[in-house]
Amino acid sequence: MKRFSLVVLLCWLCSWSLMPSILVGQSLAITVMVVKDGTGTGTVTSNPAGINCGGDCNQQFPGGTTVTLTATPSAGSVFAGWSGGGCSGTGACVLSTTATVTATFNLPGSTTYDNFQLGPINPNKWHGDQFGNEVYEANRTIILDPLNPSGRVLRILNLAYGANNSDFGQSLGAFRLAFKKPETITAIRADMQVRSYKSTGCLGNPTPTTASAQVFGFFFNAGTPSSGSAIDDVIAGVQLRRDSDSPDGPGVLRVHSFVAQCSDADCVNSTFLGGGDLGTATTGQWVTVLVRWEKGLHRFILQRDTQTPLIVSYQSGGLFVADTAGPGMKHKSIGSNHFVANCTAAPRPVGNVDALFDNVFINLNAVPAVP
Ligand SMILES: [Ca+2]
Ligand SMILES: [Ca+2]
Repeated sequence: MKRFSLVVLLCWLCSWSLMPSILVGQSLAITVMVVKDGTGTGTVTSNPAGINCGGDCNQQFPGGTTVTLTATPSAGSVFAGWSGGGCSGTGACVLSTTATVTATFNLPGSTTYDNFQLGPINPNKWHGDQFGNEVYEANRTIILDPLNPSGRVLRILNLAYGANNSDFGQSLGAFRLAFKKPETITAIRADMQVRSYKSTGCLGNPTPTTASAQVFGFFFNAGTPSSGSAIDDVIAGVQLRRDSDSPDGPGVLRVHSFVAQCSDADCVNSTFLGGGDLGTATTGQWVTVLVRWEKGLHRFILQRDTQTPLIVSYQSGGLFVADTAGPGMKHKSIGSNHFVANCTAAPRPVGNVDALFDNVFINLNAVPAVP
């Protein structure tokens, strides 16, 4: 009699909607775990709330709950579909039992361009590119990845000086590997790291030195292009950079992104259109960067690792940059790029990085990328 009263009391307190699942023995909680895969990025959320992945990729729900997972790709990525937990396709994933579900986000139509597993540097894919009169100690070669003895990576080392006849402005010293057929490339993704750097300025010159490893390209011309000249070309890129006046501690670099319109034939000077700081990286730290031009949306996607991408729209907010003409400078590359302060005094300012690159992807429709 006492036990009967307790059951009556419990069932009076509990919701009647829970009764069916209790009756068929499904009262155990269910745990949903989300794993993300693929070359792109995105977010998975749940209804009821509890998963926002992002950072929160698992949740326990009361037994009997129907959990609906929704995948949203970041700008510049596409959702390729679900696997696990009985889910597939690209629609919502509906679960009612404990499951681990993988959501795959990819870059749209991307393909490996070079992973440098075979040496030497493939002349059908790349050509060497150097700029500036003060480039020294330049080296460009495929080496064994020190952290992965079976893997090979591209090493680019470049030390550049500023001019010594002025205490004004900077000199560009660049040492790169340029894509053989850059015209149809609209997206470049690559892993890069800086193993060591030097970046020193000039006491008599307020302009600092900027030493960097970068992925970048000339994408279109905002006016009337003339072949071989960068005037009005729009460039975009992401770099691992160290400025000579950086407040950061030793061994710390900035991941810096940019979209700019060139104002001279060599694009030594340019007008900043957008981009900015994507956080820090230390020497020896691999960073994955993406530069993607979405011409139809008049914007660039700039991304570091799986962070939310930075979007630079150049035909909104009072800004209008025409994008119908091809660039005057047919160039897209990976490599080093140093703007070194000019200085009449000794010691001469120097920009230097010893950088590694690997796993270069480009958009799939950049055909023929390789002849
Ligand atoms: Ca959670
Ligand atoms: Ca490799």
